[in-house]
Amino acid sequence: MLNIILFGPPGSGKGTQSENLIEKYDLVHLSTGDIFRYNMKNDTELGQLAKRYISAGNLVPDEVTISMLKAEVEKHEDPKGFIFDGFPRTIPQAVALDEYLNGRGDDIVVLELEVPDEELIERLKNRALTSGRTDDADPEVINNRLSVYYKDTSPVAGHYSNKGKHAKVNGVGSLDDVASRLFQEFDACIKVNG
Ligand code: B4P
Repeated sequence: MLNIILFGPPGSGKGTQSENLIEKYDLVHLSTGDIFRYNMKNDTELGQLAKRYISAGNLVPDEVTISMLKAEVEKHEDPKGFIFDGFPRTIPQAVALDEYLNGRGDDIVVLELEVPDEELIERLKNRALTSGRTDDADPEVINNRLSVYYKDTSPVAGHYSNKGKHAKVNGVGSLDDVASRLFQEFDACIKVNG
């Protein structure tokens, strides 16, 4: 089974483009950000913990995020594949995911959306107007999310490119244009993986 990691900085369009990929390839969407927000909304123990990190623009600790992700994967019987949206965000998360998927006999490809910082900041500010997301509303929190991305998350791209499982996609342009580029890359990966 070939799974996708949709990778990129905050606001690069991971959530947006996941919808297009799900529709075209009939994959199961697992967004760690969405799962945390669901738990925050319902004020669960996990939600209360996640809120402390997300509201400051920091990452939720690895051990919490990894076990949550595995539990979500296990909920799905016989899927065609998963889109991991926003996971892994650290090297320990990537290593844990690799071990887990190896154990299941599954493969992975990373599609990285590239978008310049100025555009990311603009998109997040705009999203704040309608999403009510406090992590989008405060410029300091946005800056911290970007710093955390470059320090802790961007090395994950190198981890997968060393394994030959990583492709970059230009994330600037209309939603349809970005979707077509992602489809093209994923179709090429499907061919290589049989
Ligand atoms: P996420 O929910 O993953 O969200 P994101 O990175 O902010 O956004 P995404 O890239 O999905 O952007 P979107 O499509 O919405 O993470 C939120 C927080 O949860 C993290 O900061 C972290 O604290 C925590 N978290 C999540 N996963 C974690 C993990 N694995 N480990 C630890 N902590 C974790 O697009 C953004 C905006 O741009 C939208 O308004 C959209 O309409 C617009 N847009 C998209 N594509 C566009 C285009 N081509 N042109 C113009 N606008 C576009």
